[in-house]
Amino acid sequence: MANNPYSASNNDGPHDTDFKTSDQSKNESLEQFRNDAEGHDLRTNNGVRIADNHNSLKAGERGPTLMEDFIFREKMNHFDHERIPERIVHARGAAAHGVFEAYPEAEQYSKAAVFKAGKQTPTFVRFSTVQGSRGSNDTVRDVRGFATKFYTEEGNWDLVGNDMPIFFIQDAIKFPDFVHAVKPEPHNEIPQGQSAHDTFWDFVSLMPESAAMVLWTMSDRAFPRSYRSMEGFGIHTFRLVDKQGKSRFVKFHWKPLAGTWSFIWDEAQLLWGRDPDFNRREMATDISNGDYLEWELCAQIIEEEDEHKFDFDILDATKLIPEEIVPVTPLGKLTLNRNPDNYFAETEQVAFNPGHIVPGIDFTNDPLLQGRLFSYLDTQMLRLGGPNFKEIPINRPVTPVHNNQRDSFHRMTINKGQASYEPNSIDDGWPRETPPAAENGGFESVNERVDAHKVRGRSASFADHYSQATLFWNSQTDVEKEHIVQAYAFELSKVERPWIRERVIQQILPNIDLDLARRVGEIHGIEAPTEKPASAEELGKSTLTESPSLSLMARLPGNIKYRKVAILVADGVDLDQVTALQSKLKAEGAQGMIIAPTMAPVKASNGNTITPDAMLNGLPSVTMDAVLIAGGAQSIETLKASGQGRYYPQEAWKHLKVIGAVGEGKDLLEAANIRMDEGVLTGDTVDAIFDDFKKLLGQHRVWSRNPEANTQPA
Ligand code: HDE
Repeated sequence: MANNPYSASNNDGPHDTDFKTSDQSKNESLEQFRNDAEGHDLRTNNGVRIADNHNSLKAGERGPTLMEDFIFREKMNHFDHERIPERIVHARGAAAHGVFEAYPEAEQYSKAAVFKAGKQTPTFVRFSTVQGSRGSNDTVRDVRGFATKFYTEEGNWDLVGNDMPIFFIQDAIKFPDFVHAVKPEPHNEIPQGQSAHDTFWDFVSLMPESAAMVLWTMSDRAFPRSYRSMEGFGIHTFRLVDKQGKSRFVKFHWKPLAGTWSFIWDEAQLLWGRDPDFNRREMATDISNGDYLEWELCAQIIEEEDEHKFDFDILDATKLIPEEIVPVTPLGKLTLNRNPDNYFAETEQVAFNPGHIVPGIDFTNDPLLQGRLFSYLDTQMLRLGGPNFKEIPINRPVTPVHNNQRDSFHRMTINKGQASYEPNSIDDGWPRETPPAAENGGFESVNERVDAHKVRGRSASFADHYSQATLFWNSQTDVEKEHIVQAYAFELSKVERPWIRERVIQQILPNIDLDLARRVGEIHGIEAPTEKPASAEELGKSTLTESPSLSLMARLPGNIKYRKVAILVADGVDLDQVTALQSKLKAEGAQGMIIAPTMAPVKASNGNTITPDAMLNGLPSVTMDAVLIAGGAQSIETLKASGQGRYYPQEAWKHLKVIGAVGEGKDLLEAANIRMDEGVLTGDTVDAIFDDFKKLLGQHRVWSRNPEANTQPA
């Protein structure tokens, strides 16, 4: 073959070197597929103009519809086929376009074009919940998917991560079992968007390796307040390969520039009814207002020679590497700045696959990752109807694509030439291979030596199932611990079979922490053991006793940027106060929303009018981060007389929110029986309360109120 001048091995390096991308490359490549109906005639799919889109063709006005009505048949036939299977997991999602810009530090670790200093790469990011169906709620207790497609100059790289750094299982072969257990139960399809049911707790209580991840999902991490305020993780250990061919291990992290903030459970549940689309609506609105979402992509870099220096195996996806042990290095910044034009075409049809990597990035032998490399490609075949899903506009790379793959359903490409094989002499040997290179080369796998017996089993280094669950528990603040206890208690209260509840409280929780088991046990009337029942191997060991970076509260930004604040008003409100509150919030990057009893323009005390953003029940307190009440005697009288007006601050108080009342505003607090504490601020002027308000909101909630709030109905 070597003597054949057309042999694939007879190549001379890259052939598409003049090919360059910009942050707009994907946007531009989508343009040819966009369809804007404005100014155009209504036509059939065959291009025939339609004269009447209201009446089918009948034999007489009251007669049967005629078979020959091709206009009716085409329309109905297309409609009947509109649905495709939803994703088996992560069915509910929302997405946005953006750009990733690499920092200069990134280039030293990876030769990938996406990490060239200053390089801007278009991206598409889909956030999702895992358990619920496409029509379920946004704010459920669940893991969130954080899947990013980088349309790089060297092909698509998909970083298909979650908002928690570990996973429930160690080996991909358990994934179908896990998903069957967590999904709505097979006999009645209950419950939707929740893990609070028998099959989930049955499975996880029999699978100690899931203990740490279940603990994460019982924490407030499980309902992020916003997509912009959640972290993301690649979970598995991957590899980065530099220009010299040196490979290092890497854990990817997305760090939100807005910091991390979450709902609390009662609030998240109420939102299911008040606004089931809360997270996706906010992201879309923020982007269209120019309030873009931002993260830093960070890496924990581990030299190959350090692979075995940890308390755990870095190939075990139920373990994280504490940031106190390996700090995170920022590699670049992601900005989500453009909403999709069409949900189905982009968000639904996007096909992620952790197997989509580019030169400079590689896999490891993590058995969970290895299994994913099969599953994602396989699932797209069913969901998107065959191997040509890569030609769907949102999935196309921005690079040219030439190969000898041909045909199948929905083929779009019109391949020219006679040769669809290689080597060939008929088409002069094209398309040809590119040898690996420091830059712009063909993909080459890391030359790892694998020399072993075939074995169906697990490494002894995967035996530790509890040390990191204990580490996570020890790293939480008292309020976070209390929320975790309440979460276990709530979930187990929905489990019908007593032996499953007992197994969790007596055989799983004590291995994490005896106090955790005792507290959940007390709520269930089940006695928890006083000794940890698991073996020393299962309990494992952790060099750290605490990892402060695991507490959500440690990651608060301290500012109030992007917070949504209700300003309660009614006729007779003091307009100067409203204007001052709004402009002070705006100066801090927060948003003041005018909320009134009705949508009618509000007549201020000085005779001017204000247009409300919403009614009291249109944007209830659960959709807001804090509440401000502007003064004005008549306005406060109206709010006092309204059940919703009094309920607004009550509910906000119950959810540990900061409340500020200016002037007569304090009378509404009194009428609503609001207990005064450090998070309830009153003053005669806006200036008198605003600085404290800002400081407290920077902590996201009034955490010190938690014990008192638990004693109050609302
Ligand atoms: Fe997934 N996962 N997964 N997963 N996953 C899917 O692929 C699978 C896992 C994640 O917005 C499916 O296209 C297996 C870990 C996200 O479109 C499917 C295993 C992590 C998304 C699949 C895992 C994820 C998916 C369903 C264990 C975090 C949504 C539809 C070996 C690192 C992507 C689809 C989107 C989706 C399989 C475990 C993240 C069936 C077999 C660990 C964010 O292929």
